[in-house]
Amino acid sequence: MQDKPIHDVFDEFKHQLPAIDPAETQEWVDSLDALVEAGGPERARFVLYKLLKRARQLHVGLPPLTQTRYINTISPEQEPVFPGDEAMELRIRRLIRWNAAAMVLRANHDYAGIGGHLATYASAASLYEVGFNHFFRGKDDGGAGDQIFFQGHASPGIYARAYLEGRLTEDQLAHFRREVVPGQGLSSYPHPRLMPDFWEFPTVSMGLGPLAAIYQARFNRYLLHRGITDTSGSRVWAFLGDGECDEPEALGALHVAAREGLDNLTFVVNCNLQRLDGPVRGNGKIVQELESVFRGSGWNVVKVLWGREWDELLARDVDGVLVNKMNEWLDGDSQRMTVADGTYIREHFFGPDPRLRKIVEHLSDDELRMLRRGGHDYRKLYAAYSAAVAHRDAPTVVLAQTVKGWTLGPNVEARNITHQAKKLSVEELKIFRDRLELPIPDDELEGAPFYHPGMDSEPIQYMLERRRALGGPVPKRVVRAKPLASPDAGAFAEFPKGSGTAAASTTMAFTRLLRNLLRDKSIGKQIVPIIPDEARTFGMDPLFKEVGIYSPLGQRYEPVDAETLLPYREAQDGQVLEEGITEAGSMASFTAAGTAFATHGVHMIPFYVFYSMFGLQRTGDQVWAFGDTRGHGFMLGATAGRTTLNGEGLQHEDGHSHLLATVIPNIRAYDPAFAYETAVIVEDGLRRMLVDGDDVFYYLTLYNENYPMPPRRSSSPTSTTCRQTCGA
Ligand SMILES: Cc1ncc(C[n+]2csc(CCOP(=O)(O)OP(=O)(O)O)c2C)c(N)n1
Ligand SMILES: [Mg+2]
Repeated sequence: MQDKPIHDVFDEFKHQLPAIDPAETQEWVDSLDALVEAGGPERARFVLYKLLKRARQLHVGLPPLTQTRYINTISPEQEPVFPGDEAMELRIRRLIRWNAAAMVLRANHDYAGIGGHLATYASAASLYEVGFNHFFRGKDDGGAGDQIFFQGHASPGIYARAYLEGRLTEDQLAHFRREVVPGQGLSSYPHPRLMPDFWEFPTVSMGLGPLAAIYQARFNRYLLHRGITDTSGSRVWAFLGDGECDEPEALGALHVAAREGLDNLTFVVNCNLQRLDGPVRGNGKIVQELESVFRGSGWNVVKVLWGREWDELLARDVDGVLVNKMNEWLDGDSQRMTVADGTYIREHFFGPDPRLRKIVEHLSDDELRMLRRGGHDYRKLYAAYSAAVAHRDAPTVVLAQTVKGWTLGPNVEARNITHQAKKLSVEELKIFRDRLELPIPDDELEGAPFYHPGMDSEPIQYMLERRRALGGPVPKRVVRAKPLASPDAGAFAEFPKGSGTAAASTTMAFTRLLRNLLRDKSIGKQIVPIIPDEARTFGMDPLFKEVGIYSPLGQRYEPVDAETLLPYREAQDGQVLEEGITEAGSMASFTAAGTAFATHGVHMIPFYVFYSMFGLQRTGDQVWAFGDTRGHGFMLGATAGRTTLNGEGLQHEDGHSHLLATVIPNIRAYDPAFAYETAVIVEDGLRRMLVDGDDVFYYLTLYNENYPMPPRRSSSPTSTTCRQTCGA
């Protein structure tokens, strides 16, 4: 079949290196040919994997495969002992499952079409519960605990747990998605704007959560390296959907996390193989695709695909036919198999190959249907999370295979409509109740009542004890940062004088002001200048030398401009976040810095300076999310204006970024013409955000047009009158 000599194959294997012993090489190739011929491709694959493993043990130095077989990364013998009470944790999950579903059902029963989601949490319950009972750290010891980005549509499950813990009332649950009276209801999705004591991070605009999580983990390191606060006890967890991974923002910064060695970061992707309309990759395998992307980006990947029932079947797979089937079986087929009966599974998955049939000949059709996916097996997940937190020098992603709508019954589970399902009939509720073994009488089912077994009951005591041991409840948002002192008036002193006859722009004036503030004794250290590769444009390059550019590696090379006055200086305790060309990444850093007052109890003051055209219109959704996080900071849309950038195309005709900023409710947007106005506005913002603690943030339009800056007249607004005169 293959008469082409192998050196003609045009691929990633280079041929320009000298062959020392061609005969020996050919012998190895011949052996492989013989192996494929005699044992078939399954056998050859098996042996090649063994050789690769051996090569790794011998430190031969081959790059890792970006894709492994469709089985669990952790073999049963590598699993740690599960430290919890499995039966008790099952009872807890059942209680949460019921109340999460009841919340959505009741809301839609009372107000048809109000929305909410049943199926996302149903598929993710175990992913969260293993975290709640064994991993997520709270803040009750006065520290920051873990930062957890919950998948937005899973919020009913998180509320249901908080209800069982006694943190939310039945009345609040009954007002899910009806936040008319502040504090009475529960917001549809996570964000602290409406629930400032509960949620920390908005996630429901998909893709933004994972991006924010990466930069949160990086900012935690920044705070540690700069000696601002010890963040070494915090881990960032991001829970996301497999469909969500199609968002460019979700996967677009993976390399940042790997490059910076963020082993304080864990992603958990709920691979239920479905999104809103249907399968994520009906014709392919989303887990395999994601594995390649994450591994190729330098992440540690842990796949949790199959429940413990499969271990014994894989142990019988002497010919490799089961693994082969798992590798080749499409996601669309998996979804079909979830709704099929045992006979279908036996025919299609464990057939027609007689060697496959033999592997399950001892199992009944019912037992075939009960073969669970890994993301529903507590022990497998515990093993995966343990491996994730133990891994060093790289972030970990857990790819967990689940069923969308798991336990919700045959009309919802794995159906294409599952994401939109908001109703269950009384008959379906009966089946659901029986499956969860809850003592709710038939005649009460109609209204989908909440069910609480009492604070003294065993499961509630167990879950409370677990949370106590892990540092208190999560999610929980507390603002512990003390107000900062105002900066010394000296930082602002020069601006009211104007620039005489010398021409200057408001961008230049701001840069000068920023340098003054960085030198300020009370707040200088707290300032975080953020720039997406544009510092020289704005005249901010002196900062490189003065306060350094943050790099966890320090500076391991001699910069080309080492001998000059303004060298490019990277340092582990560098203060500037020079992000490279990523406005989305810069916005994520701005978010982590601008929320540190709540997340870590320290006020940081981000000044994010960017080309105005690449701000609101490019990353506007992140700016809105920043509003929802109640973040503090300054966004500086620099070199704005239609006058000086003509000729650069429509894209640079920025007359509207400012308008886009003004519509965000908690932004205070200013368009100063003169240097002293710029200073007055910044002074006002500092006091308002850091001293008064107002949950607002500032947007300033800055120009690059140069003209003489006039002095402030006595009738000009001062920072104290600014609020009234500027309508803010
Ligand atoms: C940016 C954005 N686009 C679209 C949506 C609407 N939306 C909400 S959930 C969903 C499907 C989610 O699928 P997946 O990420 O696989 O999560 P699952 O519910 O399956 O766990 C969509 C399209 C959204 N919330 N955000
Ligand atoms: Mg999904």
